[in-house]
Amino acid sequence: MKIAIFGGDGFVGWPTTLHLSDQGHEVHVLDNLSRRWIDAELGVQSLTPMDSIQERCRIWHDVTGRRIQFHLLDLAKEYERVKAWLGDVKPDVVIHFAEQRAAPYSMKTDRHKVYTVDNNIGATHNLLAALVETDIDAHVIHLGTMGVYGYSSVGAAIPEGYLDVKVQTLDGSMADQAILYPTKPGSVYHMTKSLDQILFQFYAQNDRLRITDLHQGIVWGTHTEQTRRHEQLINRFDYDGDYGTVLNRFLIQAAIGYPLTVHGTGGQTRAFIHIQDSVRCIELAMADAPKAGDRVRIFNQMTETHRVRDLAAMISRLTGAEVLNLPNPRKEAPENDLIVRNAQFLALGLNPTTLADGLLEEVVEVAKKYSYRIDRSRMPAVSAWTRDLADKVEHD
Ligand code: USQ
Repeated sequence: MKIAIFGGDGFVGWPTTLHLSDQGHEVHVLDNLSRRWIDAELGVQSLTPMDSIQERCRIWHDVTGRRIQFHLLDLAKEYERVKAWLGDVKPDVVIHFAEQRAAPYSMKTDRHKVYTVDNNIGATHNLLAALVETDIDAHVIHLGTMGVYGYSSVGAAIPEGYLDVKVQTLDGSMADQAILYPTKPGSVYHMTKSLDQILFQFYAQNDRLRITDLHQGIVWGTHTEQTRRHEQLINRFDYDGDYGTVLNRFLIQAAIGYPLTVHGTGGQTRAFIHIQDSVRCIELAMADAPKAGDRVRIFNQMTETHRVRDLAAMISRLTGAEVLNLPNPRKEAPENDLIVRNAQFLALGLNPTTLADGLLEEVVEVAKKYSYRIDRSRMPAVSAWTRDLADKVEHD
């Protein structure tokens, strides 16, 4: 198949690109390289040394004989170029990763809020409008987030996107209705993914676009089967307070003797998935495309749930790292339970890689190998959700 990967230079985008190219698909990466610019803005770098996208594609060709084509294109800002490219190339599948993905970055200042909304909503809507205009019947696969649901399951499992409800009609009888699960985003970033859902719903219903939305949990790990094949194919790996995600951060902190930075009591329960499963899920979703006229297909892309303090305790046992409870810069429930359905991917053949599979040590090893690249001053999470929280974090 001919696959366009918008955002193919990012943390999930790059290993997905390699995975799908490895399977013999014709893969095109379209990216504005914004993630690299944000590194420059924040004054941080990936823990792993990352080559340019062009160099990565060259190495992949040397190693496998396969070609990945890179196109420098801004999905949110260059509508006409996007439309022309889609019209020329006519991909069978369009994978959309081209969004600003860090909640703390999206809450940093008003400018970061505006950028995140403009970029994420602009990118999604440009893609959908261009597909309609060019009359291309591509399967759109979007990387969404578990965070659209909020994190409290009121004792019931979170379903895969839709909630079956009963509503009372005017004559007093009860009617069945399936509605999008009510969103409760916890950051401007998560809010953009909630808004994306409405855009998808509209275009699936109005223009019969075929859309799959993957509600992904927190990704951990760094290597996949393909990124392991050559030192220069290595994936990016973030540790800083804005882009580093919790489990990877704890593993990196353990590797360099930095205390594990638990926000508050660490009572937050979240959904997790290993990067290898993340790319496999995209392959599975691709093979099971919705038909024109179907409602948006929504998968919960996660394999297990964990409480933050339990993860810290586990890593502390494994490595001897000290655990530090810090004031939480985020406005979020200090304690929550979370039960999530993920039956669709399991039914399609996903065989989950769990924390128990020994890959935690691999992440610590990678972190130790590149620890000389870490700037410890970039470790604290300082982007606060409100001014009050900013004061608390600052005065700690
Ligand atoms: N946390 C800590 N200590 C840290 C970092 C985070 O206790 O050093 C806590 C946070 O307060 C939060 C939880 O860990 O309660 C998760 O934080 P995170 O940064 O790992 O994850 P999050 O901000 O939710 O975002 C990440 C990705 C995002 C993706 C999302 C999936 O950056 O792109 O959509 O995970 S989910 O969380 O399921 O919505």
